[in-house]
Amino acid sequence: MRSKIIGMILDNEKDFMSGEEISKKLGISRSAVWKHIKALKEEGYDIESVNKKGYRLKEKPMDLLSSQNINHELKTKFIGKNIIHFETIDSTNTYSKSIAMKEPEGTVVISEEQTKGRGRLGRIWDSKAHEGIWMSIILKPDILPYKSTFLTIIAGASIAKALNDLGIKVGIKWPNDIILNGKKLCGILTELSAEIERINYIVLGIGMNVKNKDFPSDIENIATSLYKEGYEISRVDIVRYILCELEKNYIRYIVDGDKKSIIDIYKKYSVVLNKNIYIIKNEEKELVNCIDINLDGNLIVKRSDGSIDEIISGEVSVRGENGYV
Ligand code: BTX
Repeated sequence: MRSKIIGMILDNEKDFMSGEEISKKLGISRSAVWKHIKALKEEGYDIESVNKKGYRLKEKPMDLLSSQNINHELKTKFIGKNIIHFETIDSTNTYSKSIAMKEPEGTVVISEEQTKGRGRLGRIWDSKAHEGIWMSIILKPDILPYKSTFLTIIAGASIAKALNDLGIKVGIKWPNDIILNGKKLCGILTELSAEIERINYIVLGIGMNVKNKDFPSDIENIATSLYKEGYEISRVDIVRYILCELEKNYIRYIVDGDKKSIIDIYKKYSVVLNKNIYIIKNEEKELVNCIDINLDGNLIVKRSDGSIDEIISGEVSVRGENGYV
């Protein structure tokens, strides 16, 4: 109901909408309308109430990642139809895992702040209040568990495509870092719960730095934000674009079994393809040339002795010839 009310006020732009009009359209009492408006104000909507005129938004809704804001004009079929928004939480991935069995596929958990944001392999993900997009998407694909590794590729391709469509020239550092001007803008953490032959759920966690002016000293040389690179784009728009691309590519893979068009997107934005890169395993570092990315998302590299090898993610990490990428 609350999202319908904010939707009506949003559609009405700068004009007032009377309490009576809203109550008639939605079939609820005037006092119920008033209660919803009060709750929306508490959530952060700058709604002006004027006697005998009604309600209107004083400012275009601030960049709050609420369900109402994201859902308004979200053109997906199921991803993001159910959005759970927090002001603060330990980790959206941890929370998603606790509710995944009972919530529908496509549920998005998003928070303004994470107090225990997680990276891969137990690493920490810095997630300050209102500075970024910290969200998790619950998916329940009917595929064999081993095929789920491709979802990280889908996420990387979808995020890169969405941001480039918004005019932000990001690239993908294999397998799953989203890079802007040589630094890490966004990370992806995919977590799986499965039985031998069946997936219970997958939680796809996405962390993107948007408004950060600075970073903790241990990551200031490798991390960046849209703000630091000169972009001012609403977090709500970015989330909508990402969810749309993600759904498109997810359906391509799960329903149509089409990996090729996803890998084509991935290759288009790859920052390692056709480059000399270091592959690093344990303490050993080897300079190779990345000649292709195959349909599984693995790197095909040419060694200095001319031999060709396939590199699987998780086995090694990669670095650019002259730095992080
Ligand atoms: P990762 O293991 O690739 O990256 C973690 C590493 O990146 C850290 O060790 C640190 O060096 C660096 N780092 C930490 N915070 C940031 C940051 N804000 N920006 C750039 N670099 C950073 C990547 O793991 C996966 C991150 C997923 C985060 C999302 S947020 C929503 C969801 N919930 C949750 O707890 N995690 C995911």
